[in-house]
Amino acid sequence: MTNQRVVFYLPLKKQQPLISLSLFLKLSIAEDAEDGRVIYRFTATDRDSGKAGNVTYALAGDSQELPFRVHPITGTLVLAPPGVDYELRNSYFVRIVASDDGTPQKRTENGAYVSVEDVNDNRPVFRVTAPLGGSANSVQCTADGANCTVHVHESSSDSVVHGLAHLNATDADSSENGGPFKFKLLDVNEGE
Ligand SMILES: [Ca+2]
Ligand SMILES: [Ca+2]
Ligand SMILES: [Ca+2]
Repeated sequence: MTNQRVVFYLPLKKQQPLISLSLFLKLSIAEDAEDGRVIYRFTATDRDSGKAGNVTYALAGDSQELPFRVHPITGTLVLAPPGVDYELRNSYFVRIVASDDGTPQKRTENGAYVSVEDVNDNRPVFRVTAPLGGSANSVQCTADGANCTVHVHESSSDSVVHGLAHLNATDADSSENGGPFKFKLLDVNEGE
């Protein structure tokens, strides 16, 4: 009787695409960037051949609702309408899926943080304040808070001691593009 050797051939396990990025990849985009601005290009590798190694890219799940798009072939992440606004939201977490075209399909998901960079796109606005020195004086500001006019009655002698009005301002931008503020008189009109 001869010895017999039985060899089992296991099917080769299909590989899934691998996205080459770190877990905490940090990207940025200025809030005034135009639609289509390239933010990053993701690349994935797949060791299989043919369709099983043909990789396409997409945004995963809730990331599809974000103002970003990824090109299915190139993996390029771009800004999409309605764009970003630092004052509304200053960071996002984007999840990317790389899928092959094999059967069954293999996929890998990874993500990146996108921070929004502030741009000086807001001007200071006055905060409406009460006049000082008695009810004879008044402060009128435009609806957008951009300009204020102080009306002073000649009889308001207390104004000499207390001042005419207390003016303050705010700016919706970050501190670098906001205060501290400088105030100056644009015009002084003498009344009747
Ligand atoms: Ca803005
Ligand atoms: Ca500003
Ligand atoms: Ca801004």
